[in-house]
This record gives sequence, C-alpha cells and structure tokens, in this order.
Amino acid sequence: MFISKEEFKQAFIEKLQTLFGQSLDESSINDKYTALSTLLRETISKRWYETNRQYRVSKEKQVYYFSMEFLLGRLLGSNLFNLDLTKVCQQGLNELGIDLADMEAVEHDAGLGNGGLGRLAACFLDSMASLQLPGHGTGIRYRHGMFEQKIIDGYQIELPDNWLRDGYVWETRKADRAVTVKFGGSVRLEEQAGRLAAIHENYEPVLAVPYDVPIVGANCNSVNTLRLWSAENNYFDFSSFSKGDFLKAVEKKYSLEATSQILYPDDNYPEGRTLRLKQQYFFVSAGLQSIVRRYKRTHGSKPADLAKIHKKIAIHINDTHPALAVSELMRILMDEEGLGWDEAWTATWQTISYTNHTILPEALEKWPVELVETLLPRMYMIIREINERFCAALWEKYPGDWERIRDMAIISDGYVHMAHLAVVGSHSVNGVAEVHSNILKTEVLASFHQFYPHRFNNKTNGVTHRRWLAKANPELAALISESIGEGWLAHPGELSNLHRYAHDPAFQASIRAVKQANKERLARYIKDKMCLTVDINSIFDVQVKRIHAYKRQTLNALHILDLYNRIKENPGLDIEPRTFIFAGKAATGYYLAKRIIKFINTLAQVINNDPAIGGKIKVVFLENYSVSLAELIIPAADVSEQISTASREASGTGNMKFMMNGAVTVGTLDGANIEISQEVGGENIVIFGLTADEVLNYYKYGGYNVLDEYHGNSRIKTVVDQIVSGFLPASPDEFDSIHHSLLRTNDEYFVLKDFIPYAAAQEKINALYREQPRWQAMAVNNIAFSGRFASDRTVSEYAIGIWRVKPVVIREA
Ligand code: 26R
Repeated sequence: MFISKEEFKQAFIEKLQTLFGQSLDESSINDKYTALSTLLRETISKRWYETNRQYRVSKEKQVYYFSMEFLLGRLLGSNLFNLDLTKVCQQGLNELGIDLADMEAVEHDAGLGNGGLGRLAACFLDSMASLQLPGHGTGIRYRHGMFEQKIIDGYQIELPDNWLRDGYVWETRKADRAVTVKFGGSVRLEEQAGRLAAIHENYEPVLAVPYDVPIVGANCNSVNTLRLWSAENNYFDFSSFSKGDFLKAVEKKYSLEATSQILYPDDNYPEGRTLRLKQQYFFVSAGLQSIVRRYKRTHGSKPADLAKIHKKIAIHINDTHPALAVSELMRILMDEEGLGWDEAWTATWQTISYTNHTILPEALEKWPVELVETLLPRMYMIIREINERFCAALWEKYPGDWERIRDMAIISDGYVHMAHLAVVGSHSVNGVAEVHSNILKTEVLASFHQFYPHRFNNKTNGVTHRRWLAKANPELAALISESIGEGWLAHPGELSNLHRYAHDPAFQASIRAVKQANKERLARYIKDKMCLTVDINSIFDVQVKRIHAYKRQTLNALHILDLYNRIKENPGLDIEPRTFIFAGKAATGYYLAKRIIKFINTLAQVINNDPAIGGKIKVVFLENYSVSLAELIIPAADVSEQISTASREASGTGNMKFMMNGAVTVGTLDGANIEISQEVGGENIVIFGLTADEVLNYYKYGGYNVLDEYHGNSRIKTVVDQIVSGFLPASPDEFDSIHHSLLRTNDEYFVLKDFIPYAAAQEKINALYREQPRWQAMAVNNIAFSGRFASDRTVSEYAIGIWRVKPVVIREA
C-alpha cells in the first residue's frame, strides 16, 4: 500500500500503463478512474483475503443480511475514505492536474434499490465492517437497477439503468461457487433408508453465479463481503438448436436468465408479479446453499453439526422479501442434510430474525397459493406444514377462537402471508423506530405480539455518518474536527460536544459559510442541468424521497400554491425568499404519484416565470434522484421536509441525513422524527400536525370529514379548487386524480386536515430564519445531537440484542 503521495503518483501512473498501455496525458477520465479503483482493489483484496481467512480460523459466528435491495451508490469515494487514503490521493492527483471529484463522478451509481430499505442495507454494511463485525450481505445482482428518471414536459419518463455498461471494478465473479436453484416441477415423498425423502422432478434449473463486492471497514483491516447473485445459464437447448430452431434455443436461455435482469421499482406499491417471487426464491436459495456449504467446511457436516447452525450463523431478513429463507433453510436441513422436522425447526427459527419496514396495508406481501405451489412446490409443502403446526399451537392456547386463528394463519384466503411466515420463523421481530415498533405491537401484528411477546423489539434506524457527513460534506467535517477533535469519526456520539459552540458567533459564521458554499455548489448544478438560476441567499427548503401519497408531497405543493396566492394578492408580503427543491421517483405503475410530479413541475413553471412575485419563491424538481444526487443536495439544505401522515412512515432515514448536515426539520410526529425531536429538543425542530394516535383513531372510527376542512377555510378551498379550475397551464383534467384523492376518497392521508398547522409551521420557519443567530444555533444543535442516528449505534444494537455476534479484530497480514 502507498503511504506517501509520491508513492501514490508513481503507482497510479504505472497502473495506467499496465492496464491501458497509456501515459497520463493520453488517458481518458474513465481510464483514470479504472486505474485508481484497480489500485485500491489491490489493497482491499489483500485485506479481504486476510479477513476471510481469520473468520475461518477463528470460527466466530457470522451474520448474513438478506436483502432484495442494496442501494450502494458510488464506492470509490467511500472506499478511499474508509481506507484513509482520501488526502494522499487528492493531493497526488492535484499535482498531476486531476480533480478527484471528476474521477468519482465517472462511477455509475450501483442503484440496486428503491429507497429507504435499500439504502439502510447499504449503511448497515458500512457499519458492520467498520465495527469489525463479521457481517455480510446477500442480494441480487440486477442487470438493470433503479430506472433512470427523465423529466420531459413535466412528466416522469423511465429509461433503463445500464450501470454495468463500462464494467464494474468492485465486483469479482466467482464462477466456481455457482449453485443451482430449482423452479417448478413436482415433488414426491418416498421412503428411503427408513425415512421420507423429498424427490423434486421435472424442475427448471437456474444457475446462480455469485459476484462478490468487498465492503471495506473504516480504520480497521476488516473487509466483509456483499454477495450478489446473478442468474446466468449455461443451459443450452441443443435439441431445438440442432433442429434448426435457433431462436427457441436462445429464448430458453434468456428466459432463465431473466430472473436477475431487473429491479422492481415498486416502493410500498405492490405489483404482485411472478418474476418477483422468482427473484426472492432465487437469491434466498442460492444464498442459503452457499452459507450452509461454508458452515459445513468450518463446523462439520454431520446432522448433529447442522442442528447447531444457529450458534454460528445468524440470518437477518430485510422486510419479508426474503421470508422464504424460513422454508428454504428447513428444506436444506431436512432434504439435504437429513435432519428431522423438530431439529430443523429449532435450528431455523433460532437462526433467523426479521425487520418490518412498512405498515401500509397494501405493501404487506402476500402471494397466491397456486403461484407458490406451482413455482415452488417444495416450499409450499413446507410452508403448509409450518402453518399446520402453528395453527395447532394457536388452538392449544386459544381453543375455539377460530377468528383469531384465521387472522394469524400463514395461509388463508388463498394467499401465503409473508409477514406471518417471517414472524413465526424468527426469534426476533423488530420495527425501525419507537413509534413504528409500538404500532406493530398494538395494531399490525398485535395478535402475534400477544402470542410471542418476547420476540418483539425496536431498533431505531441510523445512517452511516461516514458517507452522509464526512464524505458528503467534507468542509463541515473539517470544521467539526477543528472544534471538537476527530473523535466523532469513530464515536459519533461525541458530536454532542458541538453543543457548546451553538451560540458562538465565530463558529456560527463558519457553519454558515460552509452551508453557503454547499448551496452554491447545488445552485451551479441546477443551473447546469436546468438552466435555472436560484438565489443562494434564499432558504433552501428540500423534500427529496420517493413520491408517495403518504409522504405528502401534495401538502408541500399546496402550501407553495397558497404562498404564491398570498404573494400575488400582496406583492409586498414580507417573507424570506425561498427555493423549494423536490426530487424523487414514482413507481412506474403508480398513477397518482406520477401526477404529483407533473403537478409540482406545473407549479414550477407558473411560479418561476411570474415576474410579479419578484423572485421571492422558486420551485425546482431535480430529475433522477439517486444516492449521488442526495450527497449533493442534502448538505445544501436549510430546511428538511419530513411531513408524512403520522403513523405511516416507519422511520425515515433522510430525516437523519439532513439533521447531520445542519438542516432544520419541519415535520410531523412520525417515525424517527419523534426521536429526532427528543434528541435535539423542541426548540430546535418545527413539529406540526396530527399525532399517530389521532390518525389511527380516525382510521378506526372514520371520524374525519374532509369537506369540513374544505368549506371551513377559504385558503384551503382556493388551492383545492385551483387544482382543477384551469388555473394551471395543463389540460383541464390533468390533475383530477389529485383532486379526487383529497375530496372523493375523504383525504386518506389528512392533507387538508394538516394544512393550516403546516402553513403555521412554515411561518415559524420563516420567522426563525430571520433571527440568524437563533437559526444558526438550531443548525449547530441539529448536528450536535445527530450522533444517535449513526448506523454504528443501530448495528451494534442488532449485534448485541439480536444477532449475538461480536467483533473479530483482523490483524494486518
Ligand atoms: C412488497 C413491495 C411492493 C414493497 C413494499 C415496500 C417493496 C418495497 C417496499 C419498501 C419499504 C419496505 C421501505 O423501503 N420502507 C422504508 O424503510 C425504511 C428503512 O427502514 C424506513 O426508513 C422508511 O420509513 C420505510 O418507508
């Protein structure tokens, strides 16, 4: 490894020559990127090998985080950071006339996820490695990740994401570790050597090939593994081929490989497609097969060894998407390793733990029985058996209570209920913020909580402060270190020492200057991308996240419309200039969400082009929200919009990223906002609106009448009418669906009910911002009290409370 910048420069130039036969001057920025990344990989690979070796010899327990999504974003910058090489490289490159940032920008985001759930998985990988925990990821290597969003004429257009176009330097294909996953066919039970064996016949085999990505820990020698499975068939239909039907031969190959072709872009919006179930079983089966194979090599391969698998392996399932891990681990232990049902079951539920990430009823996964039965016949047999035994246990405890048993059954109404399978097959069930965990216990999974009270617990989410503060906001990080030392990097709780500087005028001036520079950087990007000039002295008010009715971008937009009306009525209205910034993707089939995007863009068109308002407000919708765009936007935010209907947002994690970067939250008492408010104190956050209890009560008793709000307030009536009155330059019925979602379906998400409190909260923001010393103190305190929301804290809680794994200190080779 290079330690000095001279060594680095030499190694870098040599790498360009050996890789591409080029000198520095001849090489493209892409080649430079590849050369630098390859150089890093050499250092990483040594540590990776050593980590695996020491894990093997120490025989310590390993944890595997199973997730359908890992939203990694770019890795060059975070790997440099975690290897502590950023400075050396930056300086070395500068001397060669190269800007490291330009090189980082070449990397395609690994967008293998939708939003919160996928990015959480990526933050957890970073924290596991940095805490020296033996923790790995298991997922799918989608050929096409999250679609690329273009905004054309105000509408979302989806283009395929082609992130593998230029190759991916961080992955290693491990062809020799491939396994077969079996779909379809039929299973019969046959007496063999005195026990029943399951014989699976006429199945369709899909070859699963792992691609490993190294996960580099910060300031330690640990390099863990993210293993992504790809469906790659060597199957070739020679019989069709030799009959001259070339197309058919190729078609078969492609249909088998389709399994890992695309990420479903549905976030909290189900599209129940067969291929998605196929993806779930594909990576769960492949992942478990490879884990068991490794376990047998390390801990023995006799049935008695496998009956103890939970002592050395923990499997965590990220929402219900990998819930088939329960039945697949049962299959492997029984059919392949010869365990009896009871031994296999004890080992299985003690191995698996489950996190729930959503309580939206429509997002709770269920699969039609016929589909599971035909696509996964052996899984279905096992799930049926688990269900029968579970229902029998319920009958024991609640004899005669048919209604309860039907509600809790894993199979009912013609569906397999994945959350029920996950709870029954796990030793731990957790929510992702206090309020969410409580709602799971009292509402969504209440009967399961009564039956298994000890399984339920809370693990409030966190985000990696390395990516979201240190790397995304290096100027702020430097300022923090100058003031309180560098200890916060390893122990983010130490950020609280900043509290002392909250009212220090010099510190306030510095923090303000950093924010200003970040705003300039974002303003330049907006100018470049959209030819739109925004006022860097205006308040940057940001709502970036998936577009969804429950997240209430509509509330934000209607408030902007109201503000615009007020400025038009009174051009002298004395408010701080504001730039309202939005970004986010809508699920491809989610009609309302797509119209919300068009609505925001139409508002932007009206407001940004109206000279009569004197540039007081502007609206920007940035296309193609992604991890790398978030890293640009969040450090530039003054205000963080976290305005979901109380009780609907399980946690939120964007809220934490904004807080860490010194934005002030305007938010509802929902998800982690509640804990953010408790940490930072009521005077450093602006809270408004209904509470979760109030909302849940309305849902239960149907007590809210939207027309009371609509008729009861002229400001509300005006903006709601403007949606459909022809006031906006769009076809007359363009926004009918939005209007409908408010008035015709009784405003399911309480947008109008919370409107006036929200407008009042925004006035409060306006007033606070005008008192700059007060505002800057709020910003400092938000940073200071964000330490609790570092994923290092979250992951160590999982490690101690759920996984029972301890750090393994990797010695240098
Ligand atoms: C079944 C399918 C349609 C589906 C449902 C839900 C696919 C994807 C999802 C996404 C959900 C599970 C999700 O991302 N939830 C988010 O998880 C974050 C991390 O815990 C939370 O912060 C966030 O509040 C929650 O919405």
